[in-house]
Amino acid sequence: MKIGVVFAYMDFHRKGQHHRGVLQPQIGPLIAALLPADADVHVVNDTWEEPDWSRDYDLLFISSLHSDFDRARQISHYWRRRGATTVYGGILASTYPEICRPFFDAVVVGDPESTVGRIYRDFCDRSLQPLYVGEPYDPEAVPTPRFDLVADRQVVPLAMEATRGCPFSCEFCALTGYGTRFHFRPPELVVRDIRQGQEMLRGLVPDDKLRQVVFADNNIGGNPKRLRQLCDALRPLDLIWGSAITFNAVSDLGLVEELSSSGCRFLFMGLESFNPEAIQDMHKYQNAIGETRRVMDQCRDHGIVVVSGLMISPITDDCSYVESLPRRLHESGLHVPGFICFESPFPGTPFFHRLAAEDPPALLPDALLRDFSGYTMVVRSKREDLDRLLASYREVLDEVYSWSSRWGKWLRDAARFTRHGFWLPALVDAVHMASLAHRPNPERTYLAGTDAPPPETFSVPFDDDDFASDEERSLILDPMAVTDGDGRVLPAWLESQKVFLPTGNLSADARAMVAGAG
Ligand code: B12
Ligand code: SF4
Repeated sequence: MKIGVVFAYMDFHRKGQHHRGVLQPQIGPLIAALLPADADVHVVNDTWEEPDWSRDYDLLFISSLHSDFDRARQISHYWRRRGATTVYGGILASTYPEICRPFFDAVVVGDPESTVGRIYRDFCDRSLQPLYVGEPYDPEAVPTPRFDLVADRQVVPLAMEATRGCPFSCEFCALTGYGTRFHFRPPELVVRDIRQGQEMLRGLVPDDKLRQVVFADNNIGGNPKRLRQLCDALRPLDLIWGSAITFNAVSDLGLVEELSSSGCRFLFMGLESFNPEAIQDMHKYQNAIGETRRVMDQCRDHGIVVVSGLMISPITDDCSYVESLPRRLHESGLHVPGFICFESPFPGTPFFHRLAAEDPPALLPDALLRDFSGYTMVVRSKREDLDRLLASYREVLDEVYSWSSRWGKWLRDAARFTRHGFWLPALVDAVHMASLAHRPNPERTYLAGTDAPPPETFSVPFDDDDFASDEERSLILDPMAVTDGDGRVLPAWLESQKVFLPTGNLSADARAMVAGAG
C-alpha cells in the first residue's frame, strides 16, 4: 500500500516560488512515524518543491494552513480521481470540520497521535469514518519523527517539537482559535528523539547537520522552568539549535545565558508592533516595547540571532505609524524584521469573530480564504484611507528591505556577535539578510477582492475528464470565499469550534464530536 503525506503550500508573496528556508512544516515526518514501521510512506513537502503528480497513492494525508486550503482541496481532488482516499487535518480542519468535509474522505479534529493509527487500521478494514477526533495530548505517545524521509529536502533535517501549543492567547493567533493549551515534552524524550534522529540520518546527510536542531515550536519558552530543564538536557549534546519564543522569556538575562550555553543560536520572537495601542488590542501582554533594544542586545551578546516580525494593525495603525517604522526599527535595534505583514483575522480566532460581528462590516468585500495569509489586507482600516495605508506600506517595504538597509543591519549585528566571539551567528545573520526578498510586488494590490491570484491556483495538472460536471469543476477550482460583496462574513464561517481547554482536555464541542463520531 502506498501512503503519502502532503503539506499543501501557496507562496504568500504570490510569486509562485517554493519556500526553502530553515523552517519547514513537520507534520509529514510526524504522521509517517505514527504509521506501521513497514508502511511505504512518501512525504511531499509542497513548501519545498512541487509534488510529483505522476505518483500513485492509496491513502493520502493532507495538511495546510488556512490560506492554502484551496490548494489542499485541489490536491485532494486530483488524487481522489486517481484512486486515493484522502484525509485532511490541521487547525482549519479542527475548527471548521463541516466546511472541510465535502473535499476529503475523512477529516481529523485535533492531534494526530491518537488518530493516525486508527485511520490506517480503518482504511485497511475498509471502514474509514468521515470524522476522527483526537484524544488529549499525551507526550509519551509522540514518536520520534521519520527524519530520514525529509533528509534530502530540509536545510535542518532534525526538526521536531519540544512543546505543543502556547500558554498565551493573542487575539489574532490561530492557536487561540484552536483553544489555548500548552504542553512541555519531558526533556528525556526530546533527547531520545535527537539521538535516534542522529542515528537515522547518519550517512544520509553531512555529519555537521547531525548537530543542528530546529524545534518547530510556537513558543519554546512557554514555561521558563521547564525550558531551563530542557537546556540542561541539551547542553551535553553539543548542539546548535533554534526555535520560536516570546518576549518575556528572552527579557530574562539568566534564561538567555542558559539558552546560549545549551547551543541556542537562532530564535524567532513575535514583536508584532511598536504601537502600544496595537499591542493592547492584540492582547499581546507579554511584550514590553520599551525593552526591545535591551532584549535584542542581550541576545546578540550571547550569540543568539533574533528574528522578529511586525504586523500592521487595521484597527490602530495609520500612515504616520507605518512611515515611522524604519526609524523605530533602527531605535529598537531590530533594524530589519523577518517580515512586515498585516494583522490578519484568521477564521476561527477571537479577532475574526470580533470583526465578523461588526455592522457595518469590518471586513473587505469578496475576501477569499487565500487572502488570510497575513500578506493581503482583508480588513477595512479604522484609522486610514486604505489606498494611502498601502502606499505607505510599499514605501516602507522598499526602504526596510533595500540592500543597504539589510547589509547595514548585518554589519552592526556582526560587530556585536564577533566582539563576543560568536562567528556562526554572524554567518547565520548574513544568510538570513540575503534571503529577505520582501520588496513590494508590483503585480499585487495587497487588497482582498483585487489582489493577484497565487500562481499555484492554476498549477495542479488536472485533465478535462477530472470533473464530472461544471458544478464539480467550480466546487474544486473556485477560490473559497469568506465574505460577500458587502464584506459580510458568510454564515458557514460564523460558527467555529475550539478543540482544547486550557487544561489540555477536549472542549465540550470536541467531546460532542467524539460522541457523534463514535
Ligand atoms: C514551519 C512554519 C512556517 C514556515 C512554512 C509555512 C508553510 N506554509 O509551509 C514559514 C516560515 C514559511 C511560515 C510562514 C508563516 N507562518 Co508559520 N509556522 C511554521 C511553524 C513554526 C511550524 C509548523 C510545524 O511544522 N509544526 C509542527 C507540526 C508537527 O505540527 P502542525 O503543523 O502545527 O500540526 C499540528 C496540528 O494542526 C495537527 N495537524 C496538522 N495537520 C494535520 C494533518 C492530519 C492528517 C492530522 C491527523 C493532524 C494534523 O497535528 C499537529 C500536532 O497537533 C508553525 C508553528 C508551530 N509550532 O506549529 C508556524 C505557524 C503554522 N505559522 C503561522 C503563521 C501566522 C505564519 C505566517 C503568516 C507568519 C508571517 N506573518 O509571515 C507566515 C505565512 C504562512 C503561510 N501562509 O504560508 C501560524 C499559523 C497560521 C495559520 N493560518 O494557521 C503558526 C501556527 C504560528 C503561530 N502560532 O502563529 N511558517
Ligand atoms: S505568543 Fe505567539 S503562539 Fe502564543 S498565542 Fe501569541 S501569537 Fe500565538
